[in-house]
Amino acid sequence: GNFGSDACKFRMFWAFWVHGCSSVRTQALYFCGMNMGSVKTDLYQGHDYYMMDDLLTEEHKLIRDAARAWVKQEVSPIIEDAAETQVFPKHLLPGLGAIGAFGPYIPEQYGGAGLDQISYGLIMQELERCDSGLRSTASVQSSLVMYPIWKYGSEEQRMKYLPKLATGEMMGCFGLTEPDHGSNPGGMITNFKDAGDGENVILNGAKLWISNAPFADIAVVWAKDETGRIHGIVVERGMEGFSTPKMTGKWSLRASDTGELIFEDVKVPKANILPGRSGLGAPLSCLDSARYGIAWGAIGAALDCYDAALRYAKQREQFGRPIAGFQLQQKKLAEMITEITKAQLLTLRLGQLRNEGKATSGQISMAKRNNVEIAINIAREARQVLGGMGITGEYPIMRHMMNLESVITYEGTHDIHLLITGFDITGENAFK
Ligand code: TGC
Ligand code: FAD
Repeated sequence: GNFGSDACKFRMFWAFWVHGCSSVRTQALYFCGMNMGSVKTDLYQGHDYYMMDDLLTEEHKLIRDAARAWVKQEVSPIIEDAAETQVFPKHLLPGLGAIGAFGPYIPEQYGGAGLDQISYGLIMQELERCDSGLRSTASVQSSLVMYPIWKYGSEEQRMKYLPKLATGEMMGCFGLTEPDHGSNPGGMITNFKDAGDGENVILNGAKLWISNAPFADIAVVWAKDETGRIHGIVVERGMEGFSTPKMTGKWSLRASDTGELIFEDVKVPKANILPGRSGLGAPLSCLDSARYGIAWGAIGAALDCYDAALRYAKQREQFGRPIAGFQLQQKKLAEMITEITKAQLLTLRLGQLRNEGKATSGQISMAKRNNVEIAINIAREARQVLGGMGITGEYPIMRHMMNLESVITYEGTHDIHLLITGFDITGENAFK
């Protein structure tokens, strides 16, 4: 790897003097300088066909390289096992906190990393380069738990939850989807009413398909009040009548824990309701942030599949020569890097727009939809390049392919994102 290289050391030195020793940056220096010699299997080096690195700052590259180094050291050696056994590797949580994956763009005063949107995207790309489930855990914690508490929470709620969420000492989940309301969350039936004691509300209902639910300490739950208006409410593990059964039997996102949230007359303090915004727009704005991270993440999965296919094609010989020399295999590889490059350009521009506060929901939907689709197509093509070896756990491709079936469904399905774009460009709502 290049993690002990002069370029990397220069970046470490530069970042140290320019940015001082704030926690994530200090940790980034540490991870960037890690000795990678012990890891033999994960040979990934990134692919940058259009020299996109020239458009990144030194800090972006430092943060990305630190995330990559940490993933190689801590996650790559165990991820295949975690997926096979369907056990989420919880011991990774403090490390995710240390590389800034929990709340990258949340201000440092609340324990976040205080980074920009492109840094956030680059971290998500490196995590999903390894596994979509790993990125899911970070997406949910950052954009679906920390973001709503930061944006719509009271100062007291921010101080109570955000610093612990940033380190991974406390984990959260996000309950929007219900058994009968997936693409149409506005139809939700989970609701709360006044407990009559002046202090609490009583919450009833159920949420399904909730990432991180089985081990989360808190859940940001979206529920209707007595007038039918949607609010976010923080439900804490241990509250009576609140349970989080694990969902099993998934052939996708197996290294990520998914569960239900069940509320049976749960007494929740009114102080746990997020006061800053109500209505369906509140959870949908969180989805914008998570979908943006997924757009970057999907590029990571695509890059890993392309990387594995390219290496294999150069080494594997049939009919007396490397299969990389056959036109049909070159077509696959050339089309993969073309689509990856187009996605990189689209997404970096989206990151610039988000940094300027100008990105629209429609633009985010377009990137999420496009990037997940190209990633899933690349996974399918890459698997073919590997022939029979492509279906084994010796290579990451089959795992990525199965994971991406979740990614193309959650945070708005492929079709829903098309309809969002359709609505945006025509002004005609085709959902209902
Ligand atoms: P509609 O009437 O269009 O809108 C209701 C209100 O919301 C506003 N709005 C938005 N606000 C902020 N951001 C957005 N992206 C917004 N989109 C709409 C809108 O202006 C309106 O505001 P107001 O003030 O007029 O009330 O809502 P609709 O009921 O017609 O639904 C629209 C639709 C279908 C696009 C939306 O509901 C949708 O996106 N459905 C997909 C559901 C979804 O994505 N669920 C994701 C669940 S979380 C998850 O999957 C996590 S996986 C995480 C992981 O593991 O990585
Ligand atoms: P449905 O809404 O029933 O859709 C079924 C099909 O109908 C889809 O193809 C859809 O595109 C299509 N369809 C629906 N409406 C229309 C329409 N108007 N026009 C045309 N076609 C339409 N949710 C959370 O709240 N929190 C989480 O943490 C979370 N994590 C998840 C993790 C995993 C692994 C998975 C698989 C899902 C997760 N979800 C989570 C739920 C996810 O957001 C939903 O699965 C998704 O929004 C789709 O809802 P659904 O599965 O009910 O499908």
